[in-house]
Amino acid sequence: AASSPNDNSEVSSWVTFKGEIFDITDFVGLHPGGNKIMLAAGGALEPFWALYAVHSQEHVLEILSQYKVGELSAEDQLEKSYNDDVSDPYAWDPQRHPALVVNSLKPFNAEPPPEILTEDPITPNTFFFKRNHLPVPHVDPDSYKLEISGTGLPDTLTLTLDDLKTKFAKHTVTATLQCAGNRRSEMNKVKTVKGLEWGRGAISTARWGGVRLRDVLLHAGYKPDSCSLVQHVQFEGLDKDVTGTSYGASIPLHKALSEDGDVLLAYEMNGEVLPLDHGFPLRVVVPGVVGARNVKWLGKIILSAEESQSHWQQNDYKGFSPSVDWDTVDFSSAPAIQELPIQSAITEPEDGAILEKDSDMLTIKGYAWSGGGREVVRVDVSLDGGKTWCVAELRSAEGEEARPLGKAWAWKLWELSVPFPPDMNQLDIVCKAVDNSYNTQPDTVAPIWNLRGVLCNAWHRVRVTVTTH
Ligand code: HEM
Ligand SMILES: Nc1nc2c(c(=O)[nH]1)N[C@H]1C(S)=C(S)[C@@H](COP(=O)(O)O)O[C@H]1N2
Ligand SMILES: [Mo]
Repeated sequence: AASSPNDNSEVSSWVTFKGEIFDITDFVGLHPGGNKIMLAAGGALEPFWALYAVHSQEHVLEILSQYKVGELSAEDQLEKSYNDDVSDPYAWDPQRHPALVVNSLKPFNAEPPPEILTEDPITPNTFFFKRNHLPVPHVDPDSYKLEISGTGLPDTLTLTLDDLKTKFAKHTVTATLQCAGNRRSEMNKVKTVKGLEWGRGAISTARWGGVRLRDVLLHAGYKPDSCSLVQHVQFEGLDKDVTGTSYGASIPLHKALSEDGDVLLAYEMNGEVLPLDHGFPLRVVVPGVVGARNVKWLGKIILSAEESQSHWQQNDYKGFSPSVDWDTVDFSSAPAIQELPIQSAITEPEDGAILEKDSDMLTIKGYAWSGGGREVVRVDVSLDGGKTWCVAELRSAEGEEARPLGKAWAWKLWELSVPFPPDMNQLDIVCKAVDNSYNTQPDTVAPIWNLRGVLCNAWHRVRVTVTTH
């Protein structure tokens, strides 16, 4: 409908806040925070104001109230507003904020706006990257059942959402998820790859709340070390393709059972009910492991001697030599990606930016993360393409500063403030991170190019121009 708050088909300068609509056209030029205000255009203010606490003051609300033009209908305020077209398999997809950078609408794939990506070590749910292979399934939480079965279990166990919440201890884990295709667009520039054109935003961090997979498997009757046949824990989603095949993936049993593995069945994300796009009502969170194994809309858990037979475990999410092409690729020859390699990227300034040297200091920001719980111990930044380097300052989410060895599941944000180098009007800014195994990133993309465009973790580069006036 033309009045839908999530219809961003035309440029709009209205926003919503607590069920009310405001036309801020006349305020945009007066905003003390500058043009950033336009990020909220056509959508909700709340997730932005949660990040920019400067707005939680009475006089800000007074300004906003002057621009009120209407109220949202009750339906528009739901996460899901109804799409009556029953022939549309995507009818159950939720509303999304127009500030997201969309890669594909059906299925929905989007990354946070770059201005928001590293504003805070915890990504607000609204902006957390969304990677769906299939339509969002409709799941009724009251009749929802999780099925746990397979080798080494006496019986099939079914658990309701209520069982999960009441029969098991609740745990919270702060973990970064990264899609294997993060930064694929850079690989695509070297030579065409097959896949969505992700920028550097197919990565986000949340505090996940739920129960330990380990606890559920033990409750289901699995006796560790009793049955060496079981090697993998398979997950099946409730989302289905046109042939009725579900999304699926698996992880090694060792990771699932380890007390230090921290694998969760999560029903909460950043203290909120798990959102529809992120797997409502239940998803797997496998800290330190590629996004693809973090199965959303979890329907079944199966213990097995084998990995998941799903397309995404067998014929996708694997790495290959740059020499392998679509005529020669043999997917069975490579292992499924699990733990991801060390990664870092620059989020500020933007590539191609023209920076005015109106202050003496240049600030560069970004993120760094490594898979397998390996902690980022250093980020090096160069302004001259890698000839000379400075060490950036690292910042963790609150409470995540001192992690036990091998359990650093969350990214670190980094920042470097340095004087503008004199006599340089072109900066070739580069970053690279080092983890506590002293793994570091390769300097260029070409030698790690692969046909599917996964695992792109070369030094990240942005080129900017500096002007003086
Ligand atoms: C449309 C509604 C908005 C209104 C009425 C509004 C109003 C204001 C006001 C009055 C201030 C100054 C507060 C003070 O210092 O006392 C401010 C600052 C700021 N706003 Fe907004 N704002 C809006 C939306 C946004 C959005 C969507 C963003 C970010 C995406 C944003 C980012 C900022 C920032 C970063 C500052 C701090 C500027 C500085 O002190 O350097 N604002 N805003
Ligand atoms: N059921 C199901 N689970 C899924 C997917 C999916 O399409 N269906 N996508 C996977 C991929 S490839 C990634 S990167 C992560 C993304 O999680 P997010 O959308 O919460 O960021 O979910 C994984 N789990
Ligand atoms: Mo992914």
